[in-house]
Amino acid sequence: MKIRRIRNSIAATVAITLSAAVAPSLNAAGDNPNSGATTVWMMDGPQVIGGGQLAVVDPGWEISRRFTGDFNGDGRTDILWLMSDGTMTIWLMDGMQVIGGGLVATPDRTWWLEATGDYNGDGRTDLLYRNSHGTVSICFMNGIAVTGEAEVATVDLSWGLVASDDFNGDGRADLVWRSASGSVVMWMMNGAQVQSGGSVATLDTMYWSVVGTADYNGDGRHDILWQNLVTGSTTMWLMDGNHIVGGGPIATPYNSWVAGTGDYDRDGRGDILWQGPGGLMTISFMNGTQILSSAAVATVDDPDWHVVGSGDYNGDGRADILWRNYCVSNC
Ligand SMILES: [Ca+2]
Ligand SMILES: [Ca+2]
Ligand SMILES: [Ca+2]
Ligand SMILES: [Ca+2]
Repeated sequence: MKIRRIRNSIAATVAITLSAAVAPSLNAAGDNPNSGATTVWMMDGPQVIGGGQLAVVDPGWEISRRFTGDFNGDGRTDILWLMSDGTMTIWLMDGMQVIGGGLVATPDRTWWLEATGDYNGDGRTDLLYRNSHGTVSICFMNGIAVTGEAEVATVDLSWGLVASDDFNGDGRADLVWRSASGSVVMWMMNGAQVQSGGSVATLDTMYWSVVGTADYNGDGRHDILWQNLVTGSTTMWLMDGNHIVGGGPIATPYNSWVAGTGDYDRDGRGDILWQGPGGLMTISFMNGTQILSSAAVATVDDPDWHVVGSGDYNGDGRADILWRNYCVSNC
């Protein structure tokens, strides 16, 4: 893979100009109808205990729930910005402060970012790319520096990469593939080496989409949360490597969609953030498939605001909520 040289840093400075943080409020999102505005809520269970507006960044820069991680290994989740041409900027975060980061050297345009995860287990999240031939390659990261790169394999493009997390509890992120016919296969990774793997299951419909991975039962292995994009039904797979060792349907709140997942109350188990009718945000605190309790967080009824991340930006062990305004009209 040819890594593209970093162009001059003008684009990065656009993204890195911060406006002053505003006082957090439950209406912070709605009070700030600027396209490109980015707001974080620091959470303690269902309570918003801090946060506010981070910055207004050109909407051409996008944040995706799929692409997140701790790129410098300081225990705080960072923010990955991507433009449609593959240009990437990472903000290294400490709560509301951007403490470093900038433009990341990225491959030429025949490669696209497919996943993020810590594939070599050094505590720093890495970048996984794929190209139009299906070739998969990993860039190992230290902050915004690419410290190495290695090719994994070439996988027919009829197979899509649908999840990347540590499913066998060895501290290294693994890969979950789905074929056009619904077969799900997992590769357990050690760096760029496929250490082991195998078939997981076959989906009964292609409407199932991975909407989160987290350790929902607290056994040290991350699990897979699926939502049916037509019916809204939600199902959890509790994983041990490529074996489904438990799980099943989740009691899905009425007409609600998974907006994020993470351990919001720091009990060692991943929880589910739902977005329901009228923009009602609720968190279900989980123990495996069992909902221990559910609580309302806030109502965000402005459809321009989207949850784009659920990382632990301040490193207090609790997942926080990252919002982005993608206002398209009457902004
Ligand atoms: Ca970090
Ligand atoms: Ca790593
Ligand atoms: Ca688990
Ligand atoms: Ca929890």
